[in-house]
Amino acid sequence: MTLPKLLIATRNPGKRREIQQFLDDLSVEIVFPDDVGIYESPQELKLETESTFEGNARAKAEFFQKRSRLPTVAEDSGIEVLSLGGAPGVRSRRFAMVQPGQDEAEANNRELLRRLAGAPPDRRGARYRSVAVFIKKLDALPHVFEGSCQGRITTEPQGTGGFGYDPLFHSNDLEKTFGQANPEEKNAVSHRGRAFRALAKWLAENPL
Ligand code: ITT
Repeated sequence: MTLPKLLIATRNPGKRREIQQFLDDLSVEIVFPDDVGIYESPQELKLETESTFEGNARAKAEFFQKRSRLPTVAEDSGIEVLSLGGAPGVRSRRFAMVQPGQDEAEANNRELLRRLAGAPPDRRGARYRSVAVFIKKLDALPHVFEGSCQGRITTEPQGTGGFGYDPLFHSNDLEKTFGQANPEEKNAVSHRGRAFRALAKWLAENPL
């Protein structure tokens, strides 16, 4: 039996690993852009110009659905620090201006610690947010699934697990950083876990 394909429109290996697990039980064949011959193009860099996670996720989902003609999910996510007015937010990936070849996550983490230098615990509150947008076919209404999780920014990196800001994000649920958590622990409480479990439930009830 051939399963219907579901395109997960991300090029981030950390997200890719996690999302695959959340959708494991569905009767679909998960594919990523390269698997269906959609290779990274300069046009993609211009997609994430909206001011909301939903706007960016929707722009990515529409772009990849049009090119692949497959049911498509895209996700936009980031970390919001309350005392920084919600920054880096939708700019999480590009918080520090990195030179080509530089380690993006390391530079972003350093920038976040610099911005919070000397800040007491009550000014280090943060949350991760994830918004996943599913588009089944051309011009179909997008379906939106959201998740968030609360924590605070540590004063130095702790742990080497996860990706991106994980060594700095001390989770209220786990009482340790996502960098110190194993994948199962992170996935159980993470913003992405919450958003994609909601999507998986919806797809189980509304098969492709
Ligand atoms: P795609 O657009 O290809 O999916 P991306 O990395 O560009 O990949 P985003 O624009 O959504 O994705 O940026 C999200 C950034 O937020 C990501 O690069 C990390 O810096 C950060 N982030 C989001 N979720 C995270 C998580 O679970 N752990 C650590 N950092 C995370």
